[in-house]
Amino acid sequence: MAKMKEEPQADIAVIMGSDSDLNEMNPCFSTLDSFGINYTATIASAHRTHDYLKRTVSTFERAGGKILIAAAGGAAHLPGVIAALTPLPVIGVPMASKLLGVDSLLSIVQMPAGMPVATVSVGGSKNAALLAVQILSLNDPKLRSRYSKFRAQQADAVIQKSKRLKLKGYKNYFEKD
Ligand code: RP5
Repeated sequence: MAKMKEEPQADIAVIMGSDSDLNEMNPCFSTLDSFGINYTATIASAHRTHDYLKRTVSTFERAGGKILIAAAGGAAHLPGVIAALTPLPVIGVPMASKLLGVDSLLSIVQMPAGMPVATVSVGGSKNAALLAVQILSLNDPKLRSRYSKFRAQQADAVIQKSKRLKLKGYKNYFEKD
């Protein structure tokens, strides 16, 4: 089972700008847990705690960390600032925030050329975790096979739904069996 390690030996750092981001980030944590990934979890704001953020990123990088997932809402500068602090890949997760997350999305996705942040959808923290798993699996055959299994299970779940629709029809699809 994965552990929320405080510092070293984590492959992934999950950093969020505020504890108000935590609920939206739960799918990220549970997905990383389900793949047995070691990660750190930190609340660090690009604006309110820039020194702490800098220390967090450099500690993670020095300890051999590989990928950072950064969640932020509103002005949402956190993922871009992290990208400026490290050559490691950064995945940005726009939080729903006050303007339905359009503000966060545009802020995170509009990075200048030369400073990429891989941006997922608003609240897309599960996909951020899965993208990180995919990157890690490039050098980890066991993880790649776990990821392939996940994809097969996901496909099977959709096919089961399709079978149910054909069997029950649209009027009774959501009825309990
Ligand atoms: C961002 O501002 C955070 O990522 C959060 O989404 C948003 C609001 O933060 P709080 O005012 O709730 O701390 O920095």
